Amino acid sequence: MKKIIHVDMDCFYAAVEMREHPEWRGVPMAVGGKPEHRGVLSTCNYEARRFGLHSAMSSAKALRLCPDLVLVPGNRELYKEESEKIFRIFQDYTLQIEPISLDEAYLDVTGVTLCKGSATWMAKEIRERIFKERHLTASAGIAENKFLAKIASDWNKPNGQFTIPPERSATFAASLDIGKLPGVGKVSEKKLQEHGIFKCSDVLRFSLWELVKICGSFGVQLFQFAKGVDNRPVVAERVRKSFSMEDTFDKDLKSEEECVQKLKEVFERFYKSVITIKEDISKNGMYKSFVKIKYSDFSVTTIERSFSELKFENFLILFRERFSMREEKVRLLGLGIRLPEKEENPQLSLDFNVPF
Ligand code: TTP
Ligand code: MG
Repeated sequence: MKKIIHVDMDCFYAAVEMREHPEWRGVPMAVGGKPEHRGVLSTCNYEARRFGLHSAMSSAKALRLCPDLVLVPGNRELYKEESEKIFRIFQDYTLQIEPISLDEAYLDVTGVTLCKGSATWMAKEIRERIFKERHLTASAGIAENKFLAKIASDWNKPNGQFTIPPERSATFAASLDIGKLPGVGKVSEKKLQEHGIFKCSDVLRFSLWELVKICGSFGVQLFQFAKGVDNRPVVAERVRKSFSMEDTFDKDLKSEEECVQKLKEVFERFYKSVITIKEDISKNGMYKSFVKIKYSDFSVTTIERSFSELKFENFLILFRERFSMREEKVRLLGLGIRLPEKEENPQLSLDFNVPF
């Protein structure tokens, strides 16, 4: 049984702009191209949505529907940076993160012991942290698979979350309109409706064979979704070769003790989140541990070595070796592991029971 969280930021680009320009809060505003250049809206805030505005609507039409609309050009670089900071919060919970867009991701938190192992509480904490640290709101859906988690994140949007406990997956799915299913666009929706299929519960009156006849190979997927089943895994960034975590400090660190303390904190977060990939790691055997140090002059150094155990002491050895070589304040500390190419020492495996 998996535990999946789908996080989706609320009116993301617009929310970032409103944070930067508080005068745009509470009034209809949108991010988009100019009407005279045949621009379209990237997104708009919820005040603008009350006028019927939405993503991909032409800016000209948006201004016709809502003449007082504040239309701003947007800054993708800023949204990208913001996205990275939000994803860094996700990484405190799991490294099994499948990014869908700048503002949306699936998190597989199966086996994560934070928040007493409750995905619902993790989602709540993640949303609270996004609000506290980034001054933005997010919505989340929690379920046993991606399909249900995604639908759930829309349920209490904006700034809300919804959990579908596994025992309710099937009944929840059965009540859904067919158009809500991933892969069912306007055309397939119409085709299914012609066969009397409006809700997922209607799908279940058909045999798999009949569904395949109606909509080809997608029929198999449709049959699964209608039952609330979705076996698609959360695919973390394409075949990752390394996993790491780092922290930039508000104030540069001076002493070795301060650094060791911070490095330990980073390790503790890393260790907790890496639990979701421990099988991948132990299958790979030998791997490299590395420590990264960024100094106050922004120069960066990393040091790495192969170890067969994931424990703090190894990172400490690396850190001390490198730290002793310079007298410069430390701005950032990071640590992580690099997985080897397949052939390398496959006989060694990780001991995950070593406490730090
Ligand atoms: P979405 O998550 O689809 O929309 P949203 O975050 O603006 O609003 P919601 O509260 O409904 O989630 O998309 C995320 C961002 O991607 C959005 O802020 C702007 C950008 N985007 C486009 O540039 N063009 C588009 O057509 C869509 C749908 C989104
Ligand atoms: Mg969004």
